Amino acid sequence: MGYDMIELTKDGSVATIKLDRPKALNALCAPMMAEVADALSALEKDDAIGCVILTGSEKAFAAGADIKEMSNLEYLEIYKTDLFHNHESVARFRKPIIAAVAGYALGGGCELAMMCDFIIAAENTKFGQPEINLGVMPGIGGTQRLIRAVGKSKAMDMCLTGRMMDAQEALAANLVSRVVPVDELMETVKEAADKIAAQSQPIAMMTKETINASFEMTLSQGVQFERRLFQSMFTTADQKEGMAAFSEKRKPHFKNK
Ligand code: DAK
Repeated sequence: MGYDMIELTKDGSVATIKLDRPKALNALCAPMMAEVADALSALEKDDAIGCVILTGSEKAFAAGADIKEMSNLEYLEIYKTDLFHNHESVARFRKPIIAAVAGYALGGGCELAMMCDFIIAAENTKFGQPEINLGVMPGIGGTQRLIRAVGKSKAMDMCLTGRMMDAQEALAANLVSRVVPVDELMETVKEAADKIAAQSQPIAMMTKETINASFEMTLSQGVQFERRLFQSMFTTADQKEGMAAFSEKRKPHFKNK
């Protein structure tokens, strides 16, 4: 599939999906999200790829779902087509995925970034859930994922006032893991992605799966889930290689098995 609204590039074991609708500040229209879903599906099957970066432009990661596309839709149309099902492809993606965010990350843009495993933001980033200004509320997971990231008080503040949060506030609130100057964003994220991609792919995937499971389980269920997957790692060649490399004082060479 050729892409019109995203750019897909690969460098070593890292793939980058760049949202590319600059005239609409990367508003997340349905065709763009179909392309994102298609690219992720291919990358999940691609054994050469160990980590994915999702990014936009310096001005906008994404300014939200496409307001013009959805303004005249009726309930049954949205219900029957499950309008935003392709957005969830990011949350369903099983390999590590990092959001490299600069500029506006509003509404669906903020929600998309939160579906990634972690967010590295540029200093000029503005996060927000401004849907209330449009007479709706977040509809792609924002009310649920924002509260888990920043807690009730700030999630309520953001969703009820519709105000924007700058990168430093997002860092203090734990919405993002790091903030860097705009011109260092992609280099910083690529460095992190390279490190992740150099690990054992199945072990990184299981680690991601286990951390995400904590949102769905009690503490004792989560610890049990962790224990079982941890034990299962001793069936892998990569566990043997990683521990042998430590003893032999050399770098491990993981084979993803
Ligand atoms: N959708 C469509 N077009 C957008 C857009 C968006 N979200 N954001 C910006 N654009 C377009 C503008 O219309 C403009 O296009 P032209 O007029 O030039 O054709 C172009 O991008 C440049 O935007 P501005 O001229 O406004 O640029 P400024 O620098 O002055 O302002 C801004 C930048 C980001 C502050 C402003 O564009 C803005 O406020 N944008 C809207 C932000 C927003 O409200 N985002 C939340 C969208 S709602 C659901 C139902 C609903 C939803 C979810 C689920 N279900 C049924 C399940 C809603 C989700 C949302 O994300």
